Amino acid sequence: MSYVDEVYDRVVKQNPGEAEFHQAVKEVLDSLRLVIDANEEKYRKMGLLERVVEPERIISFRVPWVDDQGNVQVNKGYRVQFNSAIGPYKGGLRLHPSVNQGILKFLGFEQVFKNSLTGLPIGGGKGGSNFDPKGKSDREVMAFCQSFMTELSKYIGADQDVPAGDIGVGAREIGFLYGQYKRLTGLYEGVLTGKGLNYGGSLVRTQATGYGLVYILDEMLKHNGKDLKGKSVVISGSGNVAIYAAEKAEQLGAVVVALSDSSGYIYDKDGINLDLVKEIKEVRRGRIKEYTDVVKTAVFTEGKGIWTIPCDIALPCATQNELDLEDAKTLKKNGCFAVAEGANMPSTREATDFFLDNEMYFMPGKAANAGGVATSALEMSQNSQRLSWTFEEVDEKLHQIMVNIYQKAADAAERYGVKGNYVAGANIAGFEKVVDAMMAQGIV
Ligand code: NDP
Ligand code: 2IT
Repeated sequence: MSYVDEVYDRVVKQNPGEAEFHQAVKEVLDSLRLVIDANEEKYRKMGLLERVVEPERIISFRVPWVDDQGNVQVNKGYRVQFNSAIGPYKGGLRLHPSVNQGILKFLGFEQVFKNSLTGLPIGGGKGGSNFDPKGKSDREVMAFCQSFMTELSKYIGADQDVPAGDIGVGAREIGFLYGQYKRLTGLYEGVLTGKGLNYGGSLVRTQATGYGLVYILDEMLKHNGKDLKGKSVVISGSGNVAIYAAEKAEQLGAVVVALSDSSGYIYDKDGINLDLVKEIKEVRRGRIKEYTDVVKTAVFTEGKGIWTIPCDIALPCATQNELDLEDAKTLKKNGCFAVAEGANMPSTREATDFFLDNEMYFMPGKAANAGGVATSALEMSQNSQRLSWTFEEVDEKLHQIMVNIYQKAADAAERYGVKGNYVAGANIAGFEKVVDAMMAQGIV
């Protein structure tokens, strides 16, 4: 049996019930076969793959807090510190009822290679809780965040592990978490990113994942003789990533016609009014359906189905496995020619294979959504320097990082004889740097 298959079998056996983690490991290892086969003896001797798929550490803890009715609630909290070969652990915190250890391991594993691709010195980690912020008062969210940080603070630090936002964690949550960290440790340090601008945050971090997604999409299209002008774009989700992907796509001349949330999707053939979406989502914390209360010509449809809307370009920006083989076929049938993933692993393996087999331009999440964490690393640099860069400076750096990631993925794909396969390219380029560092640092 090949080394890749042996290690994958071992992952399935030793991590029972963690389907998303198995899926992420399989996708990465499959596309690394050529690299691994060429170095099999050396890697086996060093137990390299066995170490790559095993988190350095997982911290799991109880998060008790008191709700507005005076009842005690208890959630599960986690931090997966996956790999620190190239820098301190770095990655977001997710607050969503679906969170469990397997989901955070898949996200932490992906983060290792994504962070490597940015070219910046950051290792990979992820954390979160099955706490559901929906419908909670600000006081309840604060109570949860303070309890969560009381435990997490023992394991993080500006040079050790630097969490940030993800699903359900935005500026409000980062503020509460930061305040509690400072209160517990007495340290005013860059221990979290995504902070508010007046307490150490970076300009562009809010926009970074969405903007970065469209920068790399634009680069991929340019290299293939296409551009965004006049193209119709469907974006799933209506959170942080989706909103700023829509903003940048519009700035570059595309027309965004649909957005969604977990209740359903809106279709506005004239182009989505983003100011209204920001008001509904960022200010009111409302539902996407409310858009149709104002824009009477727009249509809301309950449930899944956003990928049935005809478009040139699809940007899944909600959650994992939200786009399956049937969706991929529907997109293709309706004329979609490019897909870039703002979310982490939004396309199932079958959908990804369909995009590649049908010569659609496909940029996987690891490369496509790396602009968020890259700008987090820029926030860390500014905190270390005790300086703040201008919007233009940060935006220019983000743009260059995305162009570089495109180039790295394209070059690695070409080097291994799979030109245009950015899935393989991104995995290989991300893996090479991490593995070099791991080999240099001995058996740790
Ligand atoms: P937000 O919480 O801001 O928004 C998430 C959006 O996705 C909401 O519209 C939400 O709808 C929808 N959504 C979430 N879970 C589900 C689900 N199970 N089914 C259907 N819809 C769902 O999160 P972000 O925008 O930050 O994150 C979106 C994706 O991007 C995630 O995969 C995240 O890991 C990834 N990502 C985020 C980065 C960042 O910087 N924030 C960086 C890189 C990747 P509803 O409100 O109804 O739940
Ligand atoms: O998935 C991701 O890359 C993020 N949620 C951002 C992580 C970060 O540390 O900015």
